[in-house]
Amino acid sequence: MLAEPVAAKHGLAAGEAGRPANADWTIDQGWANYSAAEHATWKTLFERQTKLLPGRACDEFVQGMKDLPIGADQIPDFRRLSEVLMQRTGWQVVAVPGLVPDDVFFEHLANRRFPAGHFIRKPHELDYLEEPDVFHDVFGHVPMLMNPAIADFIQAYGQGGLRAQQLGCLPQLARVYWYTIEFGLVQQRDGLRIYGAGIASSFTESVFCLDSPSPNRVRFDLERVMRTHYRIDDFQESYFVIRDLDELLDFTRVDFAPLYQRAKNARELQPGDLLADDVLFQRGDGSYHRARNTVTG
Ligand code: HBI
Ligand code: FE
Repeated sequence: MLAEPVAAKHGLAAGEAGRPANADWTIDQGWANYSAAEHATWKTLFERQTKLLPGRACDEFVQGMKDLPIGADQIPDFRRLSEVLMQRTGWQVVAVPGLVPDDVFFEHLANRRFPAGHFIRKPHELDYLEEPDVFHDVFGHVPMLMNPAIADFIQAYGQGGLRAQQLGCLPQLARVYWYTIEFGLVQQRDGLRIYGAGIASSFTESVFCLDSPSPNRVRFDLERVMRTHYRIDDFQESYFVIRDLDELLDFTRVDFAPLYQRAKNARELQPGDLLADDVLFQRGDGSYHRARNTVTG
């Protein structure tokens, strides 16, 4: 077992869990069926992460968490989350067995339904995630869905996903999701903060992404990110920084088709590559990945 990995198999290389229960892969969360041990795993994860996030997670994450029925003692009930979310941004949380096929995922997002894994990781794999579980999906993603800009951006991603599939540009679009919704950083008054769910739900990466001298921290640029491979099995080598969450709204108004074409015609970039015109918050020294010599996703 790897010590630090985060959202392994959570990207395009992902397999898919189980069989569809319904055509849209949704199942009942079965909230009453969680065992005391499963609620205890949630509590362990919740408490250590909640200690870490003040001063690291963006203000909107912290506020979203406060306004939702999410606490340490129990795995949240998706119906109660959906009641609050629906009022705020028109989103719902629906239960799925794990990763679902891309088109099913996009269809849900396009309709403001967030598919969340209903299972929770085992106590011996607290830092290792084969597929998105209820802690990643609910703790990491749902607080951000309380924010109107994130809410619209993820819906647009769902709509754009169906189109990107037809255009043969899904890898380019998936990289945008990865480097924003999963592993994005945002500028705030006092420095960089986390808004990506893959980071916010990871004990080790929420420290690494801000404190380590190793990774690059680069000003976000759509076309640049579309060209950039990512790591699915380890910390990112580069994090991309948006100005504020409303910058994501600008992207919902842009036609991605010409950007896809330019990105595909340009040289593909490895996760740690830097370009002469990158705007850097920090040039990483690469020490972490050099020592580990891990494989590129
Ligand atoms: N399914 N449940 C779930 N969660 C995801 O984040 C997810 C998925 N299926 C496909 C997928 N992500 C990605 O490969 C797409 O965003 C491209
Ligand atoms: Fe995720």
